[in-house]
Amino acid sequence: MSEHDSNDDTEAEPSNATETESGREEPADESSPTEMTDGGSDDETGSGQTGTSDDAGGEIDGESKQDQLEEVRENQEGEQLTSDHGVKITDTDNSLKAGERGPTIMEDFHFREKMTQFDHESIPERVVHARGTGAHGYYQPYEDPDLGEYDDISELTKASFLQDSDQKTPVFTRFSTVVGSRGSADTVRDVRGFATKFYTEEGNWDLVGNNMPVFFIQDAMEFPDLVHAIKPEPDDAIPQAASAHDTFWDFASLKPEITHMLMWLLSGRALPRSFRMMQGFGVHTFRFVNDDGESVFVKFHWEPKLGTNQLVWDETQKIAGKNPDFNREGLYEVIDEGYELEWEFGVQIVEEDEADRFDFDLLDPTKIIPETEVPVRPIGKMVLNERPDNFFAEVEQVAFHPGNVVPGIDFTNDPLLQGRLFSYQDTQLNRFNGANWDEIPINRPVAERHNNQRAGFMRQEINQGKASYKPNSIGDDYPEEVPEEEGGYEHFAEKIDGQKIRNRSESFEEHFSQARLFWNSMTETEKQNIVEAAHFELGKVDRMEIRKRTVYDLFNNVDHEFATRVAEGIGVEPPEEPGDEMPDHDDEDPSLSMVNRTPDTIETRKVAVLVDDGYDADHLEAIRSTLEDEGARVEIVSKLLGDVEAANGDTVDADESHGTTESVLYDAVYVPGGEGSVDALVEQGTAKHFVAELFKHKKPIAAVGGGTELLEAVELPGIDVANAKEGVVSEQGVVMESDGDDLEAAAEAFVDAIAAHRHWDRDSKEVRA
Ligand code: HDE
Repeated sequence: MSEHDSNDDTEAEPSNATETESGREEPADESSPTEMTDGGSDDETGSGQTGTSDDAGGEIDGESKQDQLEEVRENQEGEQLTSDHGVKITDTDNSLKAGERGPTIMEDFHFREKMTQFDHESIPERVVHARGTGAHGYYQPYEDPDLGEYDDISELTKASFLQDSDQKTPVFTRFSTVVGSRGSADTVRDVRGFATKFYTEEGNWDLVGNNMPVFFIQDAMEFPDLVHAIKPEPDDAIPQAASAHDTFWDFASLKPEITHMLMWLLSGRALPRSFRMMQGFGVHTFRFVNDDGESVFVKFHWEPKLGTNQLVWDETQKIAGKNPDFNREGLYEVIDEGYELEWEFGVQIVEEDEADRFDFDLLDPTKIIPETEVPVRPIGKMVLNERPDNFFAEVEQVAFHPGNVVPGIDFTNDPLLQGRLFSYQDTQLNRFNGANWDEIPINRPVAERHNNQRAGFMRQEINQGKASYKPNSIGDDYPEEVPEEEGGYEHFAEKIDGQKIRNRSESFEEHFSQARLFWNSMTETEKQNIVEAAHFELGKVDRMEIRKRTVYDLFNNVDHEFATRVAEGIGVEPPEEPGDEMPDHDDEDPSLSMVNRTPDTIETRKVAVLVDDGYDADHLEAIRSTLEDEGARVEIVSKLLGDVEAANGDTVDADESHGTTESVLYDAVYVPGGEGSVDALVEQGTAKHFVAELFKHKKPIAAVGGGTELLEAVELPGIDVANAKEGVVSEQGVVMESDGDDLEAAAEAFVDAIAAHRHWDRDSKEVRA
């Protein structure tokens, strides 16, 4: 993590806000609303262009997009029911009939309108990334970015929104899974999309990235094959949202270029604890271009302030049933509670003439630039702090396109990126049934826009005037073209000299070196998790030749031991020798291991407190206040909902019951003492299962006073409750204090245990849960 730690922002803060007419909050201290740049016309030229052309941009701040959306928000509180056309409706329950028990009459315009609208409510889901969740926020450059050899970011890029630390640019970010359909579970093993729309003063920039820095394939031409292979199989549409089936691994085993991505996909990166605990990557190498037209190569990184953390596989499968909206709900819950979720934005910069110094091609999207070779320079932060009002209007209708760039940001010839520049625009035509999807409020830029694109389905703008072409004299030739010096987008003048050729560059041919780097960089637990993930994935593959090919042609070229361990779990004869193409290096990059990406914070972590009547109120309050002070969230879980009474007569309202929640939905559990409570918990199989399962999933556990008896009853392997008689004991993430008189020390130890996220060294195989 960098020194630009403005993590204090991420604390829950009661917002100093007022409510607008539509019931949403607006900052009380914001100055005048930003000038609306999109509507109205004071144009007398007859050019038909809205707005004026010489004030492009206007003033934009972090709230500009919200101000723009406010114009189209509709709140029906206190309003009368009308038809779509404004006619007041007397009865919306009974259709108009010929006689009390007669047939419905055609003339019933309200019935027809209501039903027609309903019949047309659905739109095609995204062909990939169908399942997603989004939130609003802002981007802000750091005052003093760490730019290495550069003094000023303007030396790198002319993108003005990346330069001024006083400037906040509104953003909307959508996180997604890739393979599953719109209603699939959040916690499946998959890549996560991480797409951000920056509403900059120079137009929209869409950074459409993933939570893994590499991709499956090298050329866009292969994308339909990849997606056909990984989606449910065509004959029976099974399995949903899973890569563990024959067609995916058949394709994979025949595509060595996929190997590096498979390592990421089999790792904990594919099981994120939450969207707020994921890194994001632009994946491709892009270009920055400065005012002098000079370019450098750049890779984009998002670094979550709350750390990059994972769930474990058993947990993800259970969550998929218990709460399929786990990640979506998790995002909205914390935003509703006032947390500001922050990611640091970083860049890896490579000079044009240094591109050849790597042993891979910068244009190859199956490669990272190791952080050991080029450090990530933090240049700003993104804060997500506002949920959408309407999921369909905002999250479903947001439409990203990597081709949406602004001056200062440009493309490279990465053949995957080049293909995306066609695909995204095209896919929106399918989703929105027309070309005007850019006019939908969530997609509209906050910057001004004027052009001669016209008409089409559902056109919203009313373009005035006669001239909708260029050149024209009738409209004084407006809208006028803008020279580069005044902000016009000029593509980087890269020199291209080549013959038309349909092939793969030789520089894209090596596929195993970085897969090996990834394997080498994992801790032993992470390696074991990868091996077990491969056992599951390939174990679900029926065809033995596919399993074998994957082990021999891919994994054995990464690491012989890895291939052997995978083979042993899937009935494949382990290879005798390392593969011919296995690279001869033991390089490591510590930044690849998630264990190294766990900052010392428990913010937004959710802790269950198991209680029953007779609990010790002091035990509860002492730990609860410490956890909440540190930014964690605490929920009281009891056998039944309703009031739970403490030994001293206090009561607490249970947030969840054993019937409504499960251990997998929490980061940690705490068991206070109190004789009545503990006696009851020890008798409850559900309470014991709760603790045992948390232990199995390597999560922190704390018990004080008589609460330790519950741990004793569960018989946690390797945990000796007797040790806790002498004071606070903290071992393998289990914190105990049997006397209940050193609550402060117990609370501190528990905070440390939660901050560590998971206790991987814990041997929990024996646990029955
Ligand atoms: Fe996408 N991808 N993609 N993709 N992608 C889509 O666009 C595509 C790729 C990514 O939250 C689609 O609007 C092609 C890489 C995200 O709305 C579609 C290729 C990366 C999202 C499409 C790729 C991504 C998409 C489906 C290979 C990481 C969700 C619906 C050439 C850098 C955006 C849509 C959201 C969505 C095509 C490869 C990320 C079909 C052809 C590499 C985060 O256009």
